Amino acid sequence: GHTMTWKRYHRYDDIMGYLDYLAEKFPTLVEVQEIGSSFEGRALKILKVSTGANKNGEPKPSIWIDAGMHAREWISTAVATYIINQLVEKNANYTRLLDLTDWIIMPVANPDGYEFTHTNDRLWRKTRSTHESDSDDGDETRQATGILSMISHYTKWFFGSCEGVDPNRNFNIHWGEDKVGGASTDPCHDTYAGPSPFSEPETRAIANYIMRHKDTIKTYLTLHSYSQMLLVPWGFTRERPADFSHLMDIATKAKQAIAKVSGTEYRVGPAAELLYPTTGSSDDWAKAKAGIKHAYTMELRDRGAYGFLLPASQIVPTARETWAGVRVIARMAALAP
Ligand code: 0X9
Ligand code: ZN
Repeated sequence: GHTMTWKRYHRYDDIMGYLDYLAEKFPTLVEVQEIGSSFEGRALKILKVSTGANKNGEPKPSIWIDAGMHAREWISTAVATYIINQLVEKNANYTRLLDLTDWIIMPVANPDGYEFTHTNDRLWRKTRSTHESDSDDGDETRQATGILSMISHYTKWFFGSCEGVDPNRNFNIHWGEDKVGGASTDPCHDTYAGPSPFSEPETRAIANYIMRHKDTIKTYLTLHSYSQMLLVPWGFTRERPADFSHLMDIATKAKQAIAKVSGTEYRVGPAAELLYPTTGSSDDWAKAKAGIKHAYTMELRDRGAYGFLLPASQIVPTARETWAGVRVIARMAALAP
């Protein structure tokens, strides 16, 4: 058995136990794979759902979904496990969808950070790595020259919030370019890009897996919170990709499907404009470097009333509407030429 529910937020071990339970109970539909280890040694697991090759014996296109890249965005992980539950335990309801596409889901992309938000600091965002020698080596970590920012810098250092890297600034796409902005060179900052691109075992594991499967992965979707937005590339520039209107068309249909479930309003648009520009983010990397056409970031509920502290009573309503939007993206992307 397992202890998974969507009535409360679960710990990493519970979630991994649920994945392993599903692999055992549905051996022909589900495969759980370890794609690496976190900085603190936790397994980085993905769950694959596939009903096998298509009629011509070719592998189906697949959709990748990750969640929990940012530790405090608990709702994203809860929604990812809900999607897994639907696809696996309710698979009879989704035969046509499963005919169209395979699913690769990583519900806890940053397990060390996720556990840290349960045990130490509910609002932790980054990984939990230490990069002592790297963070000591230069002028860029000492941009803070005012006396107040110096004090703040060393206070944070002393009280130990300088561990970790923002995984969504750590991918190798315009990494750390300061003319773009949106990432920090300060290890104590929440958007620290890391000492080098892919310095984190978590981002490396994701990138290596996706690169090995880039010919079949047709959609990259990363779940975050909060603000109720469906973000389209790019984040590193205000310029638009050539297929921008196609990506917007799908996102708009997903937004409509979300609203239909219980009226939740999403906004749709390019990440750099609708939100803010960033470097080293996974959506941009997936599209530009792995060549995955359909790359989206989804910022789930709410719009700030609870923010990251979304009550567990909102897990099911959030998951239901998100799942409706995700199905639209998965279907339209799988059918796109
Ligand atoms: O800043 C982020 O990493 C994401 N927002 S969050 O509040 N969850 O931290 C948005 C990333 C959007 N994508 C790009 N800017 N490329
Ligand atoms: Zn996030």
